[in-house]
Amino acid sequence: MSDAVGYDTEGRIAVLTIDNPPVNALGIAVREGIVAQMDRAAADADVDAIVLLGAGRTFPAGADIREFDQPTREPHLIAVVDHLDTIEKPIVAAIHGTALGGGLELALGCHFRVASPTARMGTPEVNLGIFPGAAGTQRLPRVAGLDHALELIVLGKPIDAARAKDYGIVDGIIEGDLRAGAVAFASTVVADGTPRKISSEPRAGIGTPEDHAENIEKYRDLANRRMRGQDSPHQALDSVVDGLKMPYDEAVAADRKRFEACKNSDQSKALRYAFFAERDASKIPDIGKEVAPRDIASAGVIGAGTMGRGIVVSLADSGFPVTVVETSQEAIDTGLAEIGKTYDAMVQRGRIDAAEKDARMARITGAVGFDALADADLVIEAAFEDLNVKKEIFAKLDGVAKPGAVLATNTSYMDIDAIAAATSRPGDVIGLHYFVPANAMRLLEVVRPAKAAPDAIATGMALAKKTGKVGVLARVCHGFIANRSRLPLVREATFLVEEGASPARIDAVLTGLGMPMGPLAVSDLSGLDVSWRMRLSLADQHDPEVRYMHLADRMCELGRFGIKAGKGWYTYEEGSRRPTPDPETEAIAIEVAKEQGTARRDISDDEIRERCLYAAINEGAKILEEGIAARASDIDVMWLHGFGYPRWRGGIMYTADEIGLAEIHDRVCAFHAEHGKQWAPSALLARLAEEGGSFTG
Ligand code: 3H9
Repeated sequence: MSDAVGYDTEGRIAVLTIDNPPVNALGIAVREGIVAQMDRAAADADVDAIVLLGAGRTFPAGADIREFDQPTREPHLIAVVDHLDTIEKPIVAAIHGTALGGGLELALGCHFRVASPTARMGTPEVNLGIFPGAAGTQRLPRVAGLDHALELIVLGKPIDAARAKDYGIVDGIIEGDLRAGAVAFASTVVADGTPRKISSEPRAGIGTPEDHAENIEKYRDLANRRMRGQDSPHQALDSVVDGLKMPYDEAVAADRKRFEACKNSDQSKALRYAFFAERDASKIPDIGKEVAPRDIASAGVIGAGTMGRGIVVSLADSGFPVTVVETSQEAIDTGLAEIGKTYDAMVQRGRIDAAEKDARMARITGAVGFDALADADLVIEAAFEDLNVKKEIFAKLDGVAKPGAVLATNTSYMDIDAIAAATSRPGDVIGLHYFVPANAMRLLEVVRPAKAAPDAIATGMALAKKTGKVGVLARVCHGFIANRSRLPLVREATFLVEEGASPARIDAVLTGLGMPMGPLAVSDLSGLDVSWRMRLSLADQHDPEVRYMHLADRMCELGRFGIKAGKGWYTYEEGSRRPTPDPETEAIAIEVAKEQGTARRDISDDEIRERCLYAAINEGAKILEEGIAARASDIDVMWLHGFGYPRWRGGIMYTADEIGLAEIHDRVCAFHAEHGKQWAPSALLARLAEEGGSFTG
C-alpha cells in the first residue's frame, strides 16, 4: 500500500494523514492511498469515524498540476470524492494551510469539515484555465448556496476560515491543536448520532437556471469584466449551470468531458506555464536556498515623490516601520499628506478600516536629511532619474547607513554598477525597480549589479515576497529586462503612426491580443515626457544608423505630454482619462513623415501586431542571450505583472514559441531589411529558429 496516506487510530477514531510534500498535491499515489485507507477504516470494527488531514504545512492544495501533461490515471479525483459518499462512517476533514481546488473538493466529499482559524480555502482552478473538475461545481452549490459557490468557482479567489464558516463550508473552527480538535469533533458526531452530510445530495438538483438567472448573469458579467478573453470562468459557470439542468450523476459525467477539453486547451497550457514560471522566478540559479537574506526590521526611502510614496505605502502595508526623507519639511508634509490620501481612498473602498489606516500611518516617519536613515536595515532611493544625482546620494548614504544595510536604487534603467561604485560598499548595493503605482503593482524587478553580495540579492527577493510582490531578477543593462524588452514595442508603435496607422488602430490591435490598454494610451497615461527626457539625456549615445523616434520628440516639443497636458497621442476632456482620437496627431505625423522621407501607406493589422510584438520578442531574445535574464520565463513573468500581458498567453517568449521561432525569425529578418538596424535579429533567435528549438521548452 502507498505510504502517501498514513493510518493510525485515536480511541475509536481513525486518523488518515496525507503526506506528500510540499503541498500534499493529490497525485496518483495520494488518490490510491485515500481510497485504500478509507476502505480500511470502513472495514475496521474498532473504528467509528474517520478524520482526514494533511501532514506538514497544509491540507491538499489541489490536484497535482504536473500530472496534467500526462495521461490521466485512475482513480480520477472525482471517483475518490464520490467514493466517500459510500463510506457509512462519518468522515471529518481537518483543514489547515490552504485547501485549494481538488483539496477543497476532497474536503467537500467528507461529511463534515473543521478548520484552523488561519486556514484558507477556495477553488482557484480558473487561474489555471480549468474549473473544479472533481465535482466541486456540483457539491459547492449544494453546500454553500449558488451565490457563494459561484463567487468561489468563477472568480477563483480563496476565502479565510471565518468566511468559510459563514458560507456553511466548514462546520467548526478549531482553536489550538487541529488533530485533537478534529478527533473530538468526530467523537461528538458519533456520540450524538449526527447523520452524515452527503454533499452530492439532493441528487436531483437544487433548482433550475431560471431560478438562479440573476446570479448567473451577475457572475457571467464579472467574468467578462475581470478576466477578459479568458475561457475558463465561463466553462466553470457552464459547469455549475449544467448542475441546475441535470441530476448530480449526469452533471458529473458532463464535467469529465468538459474538464479534459479545458485541460488540453491552449489557454490552460499557457496559464499552467505562467504558474510554474512565477515559482521558477524566485529561484536564483547560482544563489541557493542556503544563502539567507539579511534581516530587515526597518526601512528608509529617499524621496517622497509619486514613486517614493508608493514604495513607502508598500512597506508600511507589509508591517515595516519606514522613514521617508526629503530635502525640506514642506516636501515631507506634502508627501505624508498624499500618503494619507492613499489610505483614505483604501478606507473609502472598504479595503481597510480607519484603525488600520492609523496603524499603517503610525509606521511612517518623515524626516529632513539623511541622518534619519542611520538605523535602517534597507534604504531605497527613489530620487530623480539623473545618474550624477544618484551617485551623489549614494556617496552621502555611504557615510550614514549602518554596516550591512542594503542600499537599493529604484532607477528604471540606469547603470547601477556606476551607482554602486560611488560607495565604499558595492556589495550592499542592489536595484529595486518598482512599477507605478508601487504599492499596487505586483512586479518588483530586483537588479543585480556585478559586485552585489549574494545575501543582498537574496534580501531583495525576500522583500518582494514579504511585500506580496513577484520578484524577478535582472542583471544590469540599460532598462534591465522589463523596460528594455518593452521599449521596442513602443518604438514600433510610434513608427507605425509616422507611417500611416492611427493610434486608435494600433492600440486596438494590441488590446485585441488581450492587453488591457494599448501602448500609446499607456504612454499618454504615464507621460510622453518621461521617455523624451531619457532620449535627450542619452542623445550623445545615439547610433545614427538606428531609426530615431522623431515623431515622439515632436509631440513633446508641442507640449503633447499625454493626459496631464490634456493631449498626447489622443486628446482628453478636462478631468477625463478617456482617450479621444485627435486629427491633429495625424497632421503632426504627416509633417514628420515628410521631413524624414517616411512613406505613408495602408498598414494591415497583421503588420501592426508583428512589428510591435516581434520587436519585443527579438529584444527579449537578446536579453536572454546576454544573460541579463536567467530564463525566458523570467521575461514572461515581468510582462504578466508589469505590463498586463494576458496571462492566458503565457508571456511574450511563450507566445513566440507558440507561433514558432522560425516564423518569428523570418519576419524579424524581413523587418531588418526594410526598417534597418534596430531590427538586427538576435543570435539566439536565429540559432533556435535554425535548430527548431524554443525559448521556454
Ligand atoms: C485542481 O485541483 C483541479 C481539480 O479541481 C480537479 C482535478 C481532477 N501541483 O507556490 P509555492 C508546488 S488544480 C503541483 O512556492 P507557497 C510549487 O510548484 C490545482 N505542484 O508555495 C512549488 O514547487 P517548487 C488547484 C504544486 O507557500 C511548491 O509546491 N490548486 C501545486 O508560496 C511550493 O509552492 C491550485 O491552483 C500543485 N497543485 O504557496 C493551488 N501547488 O518548490 C496552486 C504548489 O518545486 N498552489 N505546487 O517550485 C498555490 O497556489 C500555492 O502553491 C500555495 C502555496 C498557496 C498552495
